[in-house]
Amino acid sequence: MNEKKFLTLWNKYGQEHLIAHYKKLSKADKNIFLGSMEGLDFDLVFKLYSLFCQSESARLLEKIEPARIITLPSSPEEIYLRNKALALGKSMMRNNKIAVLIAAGGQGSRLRFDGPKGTFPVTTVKRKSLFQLFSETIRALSIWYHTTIPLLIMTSEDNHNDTIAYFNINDYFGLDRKSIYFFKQSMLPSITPGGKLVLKDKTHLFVNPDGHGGVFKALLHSGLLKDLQDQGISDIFYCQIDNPLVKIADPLFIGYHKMYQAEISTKVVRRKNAEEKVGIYLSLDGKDTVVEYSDSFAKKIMSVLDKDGNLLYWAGNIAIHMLNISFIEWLNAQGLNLPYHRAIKNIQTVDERGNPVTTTGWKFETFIFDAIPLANKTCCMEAVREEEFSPIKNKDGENSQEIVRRDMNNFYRKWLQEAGFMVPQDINIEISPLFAIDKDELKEKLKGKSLSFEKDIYLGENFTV
Ligand code: UD2
Repeated sequence: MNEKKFLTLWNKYGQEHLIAHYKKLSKADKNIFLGSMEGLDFDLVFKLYSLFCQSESARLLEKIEPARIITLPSSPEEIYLRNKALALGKSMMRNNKIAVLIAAGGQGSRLRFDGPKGTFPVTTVKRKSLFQLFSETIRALSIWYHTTIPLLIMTSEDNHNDTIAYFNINDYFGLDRKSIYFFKQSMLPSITPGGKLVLKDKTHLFVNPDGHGGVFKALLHSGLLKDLQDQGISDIFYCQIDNPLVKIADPLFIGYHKMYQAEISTKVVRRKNAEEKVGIYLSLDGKDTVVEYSDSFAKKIMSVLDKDGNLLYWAGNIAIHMLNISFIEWLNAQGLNLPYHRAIKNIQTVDERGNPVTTTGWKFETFIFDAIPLANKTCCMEAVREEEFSPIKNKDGENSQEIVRRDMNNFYRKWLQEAGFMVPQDINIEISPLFAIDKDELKEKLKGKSLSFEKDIYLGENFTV
């Protein structure tokens, strides 16, 4: 722990308040404080700070157009291609070429839930957590494909230990401990609009995870990238912890990604309306790109209509990607040229006397989808919103638990309906992935059976009719 190094650094960047605070600490607290700062990239934060203090430079663009997207198939050729992709994806799964990665390093502050977001009790009947739901899906898929699918969980300093402890007490939800990998993304200090670092408590600075774009660096530095290569894995199915409807390791998506030899692929849905808070997938100067909804540039394009009065840039990013391992290696070798974004947030900090105060802070992050325009080959496919996307983000209102459970109920209701069962609207339905991995398996299992619908329905691993 190098006291001189930090004092010089703080002096250089005008952080006298930290020097004064530090000098008042006991020897033991000084050590904790210094230790907590090892590995934080202060030079980067102050470089970004001065960059964001300058006025935002306008994008100089030549051409903005809708991207080429594989839409839901209708013609015989499209259906043929779809079936080919599906078969290819399934063979990739069977041959152990795919790992699943869940980004779960975020702070989930909008949900106001105490604990890692993955531990949130999400399901409609059994209130299984997101982690349990995803783990059971991986277990079911591993059984289905007669393989062991590696599960990678990206955490951050904020929730790493709690996440591992949660899996531990739940016996890894029946997964083989050796096939789950927890790895941490980096943290970056947050800063006030006046350029001051802030204290989280007496001995720690306020830091934030460096955005889901941090996944590329974290995969390399954790040694996981090499590990996966050694296991013969060629691509990673990436999703975020907040979407319980995600079709994990969707063979169709995997198949299209492979068929187009894409380095990075993306799933999109039709945007609900011009204001929906999803990134917009389009083509900028001939390169596929996601424009984040909070980006000032998004305002110029989010409401543009086509000649029929529909959104011209209809494709909303649902944060589901396929990532080619060699591409991740290449990105790292290139020095990870992902741009940083700034989010302005309320942060909980303490004043000089240790009293809690709320202040405005800037946090800097990179985004995974900013790797898309860096790739030579990309692929984007349309998904059906009701079947694949209902993220839990807020405590109330849009994207809240209430809406997500409604969507999950509707999702399973449709499965049962297609299997020949009409379930009344007021009944909660939950189907464990260990009972049926998809609607076809459900149909098969329930063929010739009868079900009663007086109370909530849970079809679990051991359910018999
Ligand atoms: C994100 C996308 C948006 C759209 C939408 C779909 C960004 C910046 N925007 O909006 O384009 O696709 O989601 O749901 O992503 N996470 C980490 N580490 C981090 C930050 C986030 O693991 O450092 C994970 C986190 O667990 C969270 C997810 O990524 O569940 C989404 O992050 P967010 O809530 O900040 O993104 P949001 O909802 O603004």
